[in-house]
Amino acid sequence: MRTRSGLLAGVILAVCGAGVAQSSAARQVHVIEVLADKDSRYKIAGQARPEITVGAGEPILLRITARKAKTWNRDGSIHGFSLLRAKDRSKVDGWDLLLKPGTKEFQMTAPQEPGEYVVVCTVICSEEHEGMFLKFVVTP
Ligand SMILES: [Cu+2]
Repeated sequence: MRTRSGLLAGVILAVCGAGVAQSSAARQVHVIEVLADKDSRYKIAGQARPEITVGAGEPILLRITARKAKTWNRDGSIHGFSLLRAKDRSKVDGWDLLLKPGTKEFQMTAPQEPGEYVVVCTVICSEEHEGMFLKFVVTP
């Protein structure tokens, strides 16, 4: 009797454990595709005024395609992708990306602090460089 109920408890635990494992595996990473274009603008398909919205602390796969504008860095970087807090323009750790021509994926984690942020280009890519930014919102 004792053995049997112990076995039953074991089976229930195993089933619950499997359920948890399955749901975390099924949880999808937020994929965001951005074009850092040759006219010194960030673009997102389907958005006239591109904006990124993510959940606090959420895992993100950033897939960025960069196209060369007029000028670039000596190291071959043609655009940057740096995340700043909108309130004081301070940099967010780990979000200072430099882009080479072509498409690259970056595994990122959204900031833990909800609020408004801005993505800016850190490479002087043309006379339009100062206009190369993107609104980035972190929701709770
Ligand atoms: Cu740029």
